[in-house]
Amino acid sequence: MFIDIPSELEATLIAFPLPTRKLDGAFLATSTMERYRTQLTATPRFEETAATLRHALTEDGGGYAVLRLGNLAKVLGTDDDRFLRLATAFAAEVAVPFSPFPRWPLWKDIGVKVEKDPYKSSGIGYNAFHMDLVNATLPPDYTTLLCVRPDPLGGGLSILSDAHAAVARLSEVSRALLAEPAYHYGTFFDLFSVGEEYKPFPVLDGSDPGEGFVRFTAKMLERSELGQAHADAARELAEELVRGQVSFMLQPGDYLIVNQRRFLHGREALHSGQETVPVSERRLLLQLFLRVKVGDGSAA
Ligand SMILES: O=C(O)CCC(=O)C(=O)O
Ligand SMILES: [Fe+2]
Repeated sequence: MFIDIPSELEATLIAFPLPTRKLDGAFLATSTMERYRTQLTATPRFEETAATLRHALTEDGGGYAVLRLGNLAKVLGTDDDRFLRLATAFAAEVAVPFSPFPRWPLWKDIGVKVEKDPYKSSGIGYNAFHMDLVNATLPPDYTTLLCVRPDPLGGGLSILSDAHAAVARLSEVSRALLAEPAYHYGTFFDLFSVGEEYKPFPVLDGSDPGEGFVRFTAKMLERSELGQAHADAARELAEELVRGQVSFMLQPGDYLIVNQRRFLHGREALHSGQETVPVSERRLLLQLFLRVKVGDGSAA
């Protein structure tokens, strides 16, 4: 689901910069959210664009969207804070922006590190289907990725898959195995506002189909010690996710927003030869997480 910004909205957004943002602990301050809202609701065609975005993320069968901020990025420059304020304001129309990493600002860089474990965030290899913060009891409701620069060598397609649709294609036996707390992945320390470490966790939490998280990362197939039967069920799910996947190349200024209760995400490998690309020209995304306000049903 790709959403363009109407040109009269773009023109107004460029002409009237938003004020700088304040944080309240790990969260974007309510005062900033309110100021952005007040300014933006007065902007032509903003409300309908925000409504289209929310609908794409929560409607039946929906769960991700790409907001095309490329023209704004071109005019303002992606390293200008005015551009980041706009992306933050669109995010705030979906849920509350926050940073689970106390040492990071709201937006976290995901660059390219050739020396890093290739399957990891900012590694160069295939980043298999996963949800972010999978081993937290309260993962972020949304994960978002703002593209500053795609891979200049042409790799790194984004991949998305409907997690509940993939689960529905599995056998009853596999679903029963995935509902057992037999899975674990990664480390957990120094995180804000994502609950406790969840270890071991069940992939399926017994919520009605289409509700709740499909708490899954295909990375655990390689990186975690799992029992044979549970690993087989997880492998089946990983295969179904690939069968149902969509893929596309994020362009400069594209803002991918993923509802983690519905879709899992990942990324194809970057093109070979990254070591020949200067660091300042390599692929760069900025990541931001969102938390649905208590009592706001729009996470589902
Ligand atoms: O590089 C990408 O496109 C995705 C990165 C990602 O999913 C992550 O860092 O969690
Ligand atoms: Fe991720």
